[in-house]
Amino acid sequence: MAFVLPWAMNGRPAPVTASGPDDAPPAADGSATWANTLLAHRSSNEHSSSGNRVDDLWAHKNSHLWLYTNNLNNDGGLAGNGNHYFTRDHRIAVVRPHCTEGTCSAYTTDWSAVSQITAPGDVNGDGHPDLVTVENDHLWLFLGSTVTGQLSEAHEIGTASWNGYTITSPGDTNSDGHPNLWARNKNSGVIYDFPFGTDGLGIGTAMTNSAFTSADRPLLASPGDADGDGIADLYTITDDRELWANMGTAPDASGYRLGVHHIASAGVLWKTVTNIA
Ligand SMILES: [Ca+2]
Ligand SMILES: [Ca+2]
Ligand SMILES: [Ca+2]
Repeated sequence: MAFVLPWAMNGRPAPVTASGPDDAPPAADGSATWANTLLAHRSSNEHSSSGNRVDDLWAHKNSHLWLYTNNLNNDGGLAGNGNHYFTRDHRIAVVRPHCTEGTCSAYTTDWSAVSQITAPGDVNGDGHPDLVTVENDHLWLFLGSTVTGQLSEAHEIGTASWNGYTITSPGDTNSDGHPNLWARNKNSGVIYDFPFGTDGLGIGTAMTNSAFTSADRPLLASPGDADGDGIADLYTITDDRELWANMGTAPDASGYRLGVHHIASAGVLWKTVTNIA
């Protein structure tokens, strides 16, 4: 199952089923399950990839990338689609675009090298939401397009050591009109806030202490601003399989900061979750 978590104002989610296993991207043996699928979702300030006002879902599995358009905007709506947000009738196989910037000689022609995906929003300011991947230790930016689920070109934006980080998309944390990227150093446990320019990353600033190692917080994602105070927040799943929240606090002179954690949920659901986005 895949779940969608409507964030309450107290930062505590109430999961509802977003998609059943039959709708998941197929694995190599043809079976379908959302387990161990890479997920990402974030619209631009104007629209989603399909041109609507709610997020679509990018899903990567078995060397394929899919875009599931949100059934809130598809024929029949939620009720006509089994009350699920994302169904296989409304998914599109995303064609790998051409590389136009960076080390294109190392660019694979398919999606097989992807180890992480995140949807930052609209990096280059054309109104179309974009996608970022980690591939072979490098970071790639894929620009969105006018065609639902299709990406126009690929730019290499980071050339080393990205396998050591977990990336997630908080939105525009420094209010410069471009989204930011949060990157967690898996070993040191420090999270960095990177500003995007129109095409590429600026210098990252450490925004936490060392509490966020991949051993202690195996899964990590920002939903953007969950509690409506205008400041992006972070959710993690701990090694004890609880969902913890660190709400963003007003940036100080050194940059962005997260508050102390609280336990958002210690329910049994989190013991079986393989990814959050
Ligand atoms: Ca864009
Ligand atoms: Ca920004
Ligand atoms: Ca917040």
